[in-house]
This record gives sequence, structure tokens and C-alpha cells, in this order.
Amino acid sequence: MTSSSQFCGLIAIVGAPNAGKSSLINVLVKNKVAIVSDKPHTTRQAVYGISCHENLQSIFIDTPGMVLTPQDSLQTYMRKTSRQSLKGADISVVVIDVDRAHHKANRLLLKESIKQGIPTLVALTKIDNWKDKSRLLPLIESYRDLESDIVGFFPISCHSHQGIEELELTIRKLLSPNSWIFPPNTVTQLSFDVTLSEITREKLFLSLHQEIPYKLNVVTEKWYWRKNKRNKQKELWIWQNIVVEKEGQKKLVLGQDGRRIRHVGLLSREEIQNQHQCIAHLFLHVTINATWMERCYG
Ligand SMILES: Nc1nc2c(ncn2[C@@H]2O[C@H](COP(=O)(O)OP(=O)(O)OP(=O)(O)O)[C@@H](O)[C@H]2O)c(=O)[nH]1
Ligand SMILES: [Mg+2]
Repeated sequence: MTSSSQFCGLIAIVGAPNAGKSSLINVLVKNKVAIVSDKPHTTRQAVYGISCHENLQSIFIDTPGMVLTPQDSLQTYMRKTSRQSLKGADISVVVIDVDRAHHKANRLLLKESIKQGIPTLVALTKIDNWKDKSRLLPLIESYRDLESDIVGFFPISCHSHQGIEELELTIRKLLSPNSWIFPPNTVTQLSFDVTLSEITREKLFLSLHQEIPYKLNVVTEKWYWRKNKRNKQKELWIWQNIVVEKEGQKKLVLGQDGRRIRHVGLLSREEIQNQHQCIAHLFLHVTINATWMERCYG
């Protein structure tokens, strides 16, 4: 295929924390590239989800939820990342959770995107939570002052996949003639070790509460493939370090008699095995480093 017949674009997926951005990118690229949890601030960095269709390449950028008032260096980094992703994009999709349509971040992001002069779409997500769909009209009307600058409002659900195809088709029509940035079959820009760390971080987010998930980091220290001598199958061996700031946090991550970390390890290993269709061996350990956040994000 000649580069002149190719279409390509960067599509920033932005929105308030917990709006459903990562769920949307996973549905759009038909692959799990971004981790999802019921807690806000799950996504910490820009994650690309790449989808190729005929001569079109859509590069979706999952972004951290917009932090209005950052509380630490990680949140400051997250805020900067969402802003920069939007600035570098050709198209934006502002994801609005219909139950939190009046979150301040929604208008802020809509205005930033419009100011930039890029096609701006609104995905009104989690509509499966609303039995009475007539409630959508007043919600759309509440954005009437910005309506003329918005390509369209797309009621969607990432759980039932309602409205996804329409959103996808509209985005494809907005792509410009451009050479593809990534080779075909690339799904994300994240390195393999970061992808593995993210899976374990997701399981920690799902099983820990209050502030603990925000105070930890997961680092894949070492990984390799090794052939099993008996059955000749390749197996994946992984060592990960869960870094926390304090002794009390370490205790919570380990859980009583190490039960929590064993459970997290089991869930993470299961997902890695499913994703890579192989046997995986996962070794987790927890270390304390009071300044990891400053070192990584300061
Ligand atoms: N009912 C319903 N829940 C959804 C839908 N999409 C996402 N969720 C849920 O909303 C929660 C947050 O989803 P995420 O995709 O992690 O949201 P996010 O915007 O990426 O969140 P941050 O990265 O923390 O900013 C999870 O519990 C999802 O299962 C949807 O279409 N319907
Ligand atoms: Mg996310």
C-alpha cells in the first residue's frame, strides 16, 4: 500500500477520573491495552491503543483522568499528561459519565479541545445505567452553548457496546491522509515489561482500598521466556517488585498471612496466561521506598 493512500490520526480520549476512558479504548481497539478499575486515577500515563482498518490507522490515546487540584507529584504528572495528550492530538473524544455529567473537568476539557481547533466529539458513556433514555436530551441541551463547536454527542456503553460502531465510524471519517505511524499489528506503544506491571497494578487497585492503591507502584524487575524441557512449550517467568512508601502499607499489601498478595499474584498470573496463551510463573515481592513517587514523577 502506498503511503499516499493511507489515513492516520491521533485521537485523545480525555475526561474526568473514572469516567470510563480506558474501558472505551479497550472496546475501540478490541484488545485490553489499558487497565480498568472502579477507583478514580487508575490510569497514570498515556497509553496508546492502535486500531488498523483497511487503509486507516486510528491511534487512540488513553489519558489519566483530569486532576483539577493535584495533591502530589504523581497527580501533577497525570494532569500534565492529559493536557499534553490533548495538545498533540488530531481529534478528541471527551468521555462523560452520564451520572457525573456536571463534573467540572468535562467543560474544562471540552473548552480546551475546542480552543485547539480540533474535531471534538462527546461520548456520553455508561448509558446502560439509564433505563429512561429520554434523560439524555436535557443532558445534551446543557451543553448547547458549545454545541456548534462539537462534532456530535454519542451515547455509548462499553459494557453493552451500544453506540460504539457509530462513534468508530465517525472517527474514521475524520482521519486525514497521512502515513501510518505504527506498523500493522501493533496494538500499543507500551513496552512488554510495563504491560506486565500494569496488569499487577490493576489487580492491586481492585483488591486494595482507600489511599493504598495510590501510594504504590509496580516494577517488572526481570522477565524471560524459557522452554519447558518436558513438553517443549515456552513459559514466561516474571519477577515484580511492588513498591510502597511505609511499613503499614506493606502490611496491607501482603494481607494476613500473605493472603492478599497471593490472591493478587493469582489473578495477575491468570490474566497474563490468558493474554499470552502460555504458562506463566510470577514472583511478587514488596519493598519500601519512601521517595519512589518523587523519584519517578517529581
Ligand atoms: N455501567 C458501566 N460501567 C462502565 C462503563 N464503562 C466503564 N465502566 C466502569 O467505570 C469504572 C471506571 O472505568 P475506567 O475505564 O477505568 O475509567 P477511566 O476513565 O479510565 O478511569 P481513570 O483512569 O481512573 O481516570 C469501572 O468500574 C468500569 O467497569 C459502561 O459503559 N457502563
Ligand atoms: Mg483509565
